[in-house]
Amino acid sequence: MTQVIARRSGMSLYSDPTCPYSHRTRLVVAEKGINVDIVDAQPGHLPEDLIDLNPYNSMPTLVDRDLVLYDSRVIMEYLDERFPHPPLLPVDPVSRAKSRLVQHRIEYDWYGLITDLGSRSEKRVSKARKTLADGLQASGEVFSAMPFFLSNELTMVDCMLVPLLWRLPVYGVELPARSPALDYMKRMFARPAFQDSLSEAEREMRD
Ligand SMILES: N[C@@H](CCC(=O)N[C@@H](CS)C(=O)NCC(=O)O)C(=O)O
Repeated sequence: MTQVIARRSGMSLYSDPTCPYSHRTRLVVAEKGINVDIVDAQPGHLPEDLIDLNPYNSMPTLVDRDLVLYDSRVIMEYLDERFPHPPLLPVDPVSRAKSRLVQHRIEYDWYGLITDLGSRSEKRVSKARKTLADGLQASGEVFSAMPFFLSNELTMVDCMLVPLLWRLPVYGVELPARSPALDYMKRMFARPAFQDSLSEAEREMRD
């Protein structure tokens, strides 16, 4: 099993083509121009040799020679440290901590709604839709104050946020026509790296 992995020359990212967690790792890959073999896979169907190495059998999973990483945020941080340019975290400790706190809030407050957005209970779905729409509206000023989310440069926060925003039509979340989040989305979706990060299935989400 280990032998199969050791033979791999470059990095492989096992990615679910519709999953926002996979998408955010693909976005980091694209923004940094990293040469990674993106392997489309379905959760629960990791290659045999990886199953023991990722006990959750989840996507995304990154293989870099004998290193196997899972959990998208662990993968994103590893890629940022291994390929430092352009950096996706600020330099000073206070700003880094603040950026991580924003990431935590996005994960907890917004990614945390994904299960309910796909629920069979209409009540749960509509509550989650409203929570997400209201949250994005309430962050209006933050979306318009700076070119990126709370930053003059692209950061990890944008890489987390944009895959979720790309899926708003899939989640049935509509924002008011003048929402500042819409301008932010337009800017981010137009980035060549973002376009490169999209799988076929993701491209179709907004056709
Ligand atoms: N916390 C994980 C969540 C990833 C996740 O939920 N992936 C889904 C696909 S969207 C998956 O692989 N689910 C199957 C499983 O966890 O067994 C991460 O950030 O990587």
